[in-house]
Amino acid sequence: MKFSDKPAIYFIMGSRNSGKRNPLEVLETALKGGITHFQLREKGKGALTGATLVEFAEQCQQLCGEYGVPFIINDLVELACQIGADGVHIGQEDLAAGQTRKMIGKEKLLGVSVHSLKEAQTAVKDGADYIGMGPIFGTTSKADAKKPAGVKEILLVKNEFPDLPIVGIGGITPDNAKHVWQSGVSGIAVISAIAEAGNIAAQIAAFQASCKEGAGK
Ligand code: 3NM
Repeated sequence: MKFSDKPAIYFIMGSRNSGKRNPLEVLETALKGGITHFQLREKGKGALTGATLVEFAEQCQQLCGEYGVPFIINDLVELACQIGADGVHIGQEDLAAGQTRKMIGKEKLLGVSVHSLKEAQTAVKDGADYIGMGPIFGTTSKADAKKPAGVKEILLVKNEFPDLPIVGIGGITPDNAKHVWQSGVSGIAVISAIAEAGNIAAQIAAFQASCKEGAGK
C-alpha cells in the first residue's frame, strides 16, 4: 500500500490517551473530522492485553474501515497479521524492519521510527514505506522520548531520499505545525493535540489549515 498522495494527518492513540472520554468515540470524531491515518499504539501502564486488546483493536479497525482510513498497529506485528490491519509501525527497539516486512508481506504498510540519516538508510533498505521522525518538539506522550530535535534531521533525510514519505512527530500542535510542513514532510503524527482537544473537529481543521500555510514555504 502506498503511504499517501495527500498531506497526512496521522492520528495515534491507545485506549488510555483519551482521558475520561471513550477512545472509540474520540476515534470516530477524529475520523469524521478528516484524519488520514490511524495508528493504534497500546503501550505503557494499564495497556490492554489479550482478548480485550484484540476486541478493542477490531473495534478501531472497523471504524477506520467505515471511513476508508488505513488502520496501522504499533509494534504488535502478530496482532496486525492476526486481524488483517493495513499496516504496522515499529521503532528501533522493536522487531527489526527487515524481519517485520517478511512477516507482513508486501501489501501492508510498514512504518519505521528513525532518529538519524543512518537509521533512515537502514529502514529504506529493509523495506519501509514511510518513516516517522521525532520528537520535533517536547512531548509528554512517550515515556522514553529522546530530546526534541527540531526538523534538522528531517531535512537531511529529505535531501537523500526526496521521495520517501516522512511523518514528523512529537509535540505538534496547530500553532507549530506550519514549521513541520515547511521541512517537506508528507504528514504530521499527533497524539495529545487531537486526543485531548476540547473540539476535535476544529482541531483537525486547524491542522489542515496549518498544512496550507506551510505549503507556501
Ligand atoms: N513517538 P504527542 S514522540 C509516539 O519521537 C511518539 O518517535 C515519538 O505524542 C518519537 O503528539 C511520540 O502527544 C509522542 O507529542 C507523540
